Amino acid sequence: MAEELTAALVDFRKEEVIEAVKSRAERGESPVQILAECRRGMTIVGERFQTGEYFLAELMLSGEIFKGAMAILEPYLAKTNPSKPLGKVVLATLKGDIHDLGKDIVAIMLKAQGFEVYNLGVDVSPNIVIDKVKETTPDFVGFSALITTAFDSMKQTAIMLQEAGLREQFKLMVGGGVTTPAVKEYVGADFQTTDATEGVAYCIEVMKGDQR
Ligand code: B12
Repeated sequence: MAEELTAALVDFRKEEVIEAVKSRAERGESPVQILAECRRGMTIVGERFQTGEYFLAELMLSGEIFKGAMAILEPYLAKTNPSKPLGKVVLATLKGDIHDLGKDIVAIMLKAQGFEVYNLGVDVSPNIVIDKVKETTPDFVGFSALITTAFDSMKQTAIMLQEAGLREQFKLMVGGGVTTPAVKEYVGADFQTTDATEGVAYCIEVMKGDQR
């Protein structure tokens, strides 16, 4: 079953993907698991793009199908919503990078856990991040990157946050398919992951005081 959903996405069988996601979510299957199967499909699409089997049009198509799946899963992911926010998070994909599917999943999952999320979008310049941090005094700032050239944007933004005297006020997270522990070191972040669930767990632990 898992392979079927992944394969349907890789072959761009949109209706099949949407139908499978819908019926499995309605049957009570874990939305996180369903999302993971879709993401596996995106990884395979990426590999085929890299080897020249797929082109940009196929990347775009996969993105659209993934967005459709996300829209169905969002209400299942966003079940809890306590009245008092657990903490505040600013999220952004930085200058030069327009991938947003992963970042938006993190936003949905954080909101579901009761965090207040300021999602700044894609291709975001450092000054916009700095202004939002000043305005909202978040507990976390999260950068999402899917292309390696965005690492410099992440580092540059982190430096500018430091220079503005803001860096000590929050934990800095980096995430996205191309990030690694080495990227965390390069950027000077506190946490790195390629898994939204781990990112949310980290935020909850920090707010509980386990990692401050
Ligand atoms: C879909 C896609 C696109 C779509 C994006 C649509 C959109 N709205 O996002 C479009 C068509 C626009 C696109 C464009 C390009 N793409 Co593209 N794309 C992809 C693809 C296939 C899937 C990415 C994706 O959404 N994955 C699914 C999500 C859910 O996974 P994720 O982002 O990793 O997120 C998860 C975690 O990492 C985590 N997470 C993510 N962010 C964060 C942040 C925080 C704080 C935390 C805690 C967690 C977290 O949570 C998520 C859920 O667990 C990848 C292939 C791949 N292997 O990823 C290539 C890929 C990323 N693209 C690539 C390239 C090269 C490009 C282009 C340059 C192509 C071109 N020639 O124009 C352009 C870039 C334009 C730009 N300036 O950004 C390369 C990057 C290579 C590299 N090493 O830099 C990849 C890897 C493909 C490849 N193998 O070559 N792309």
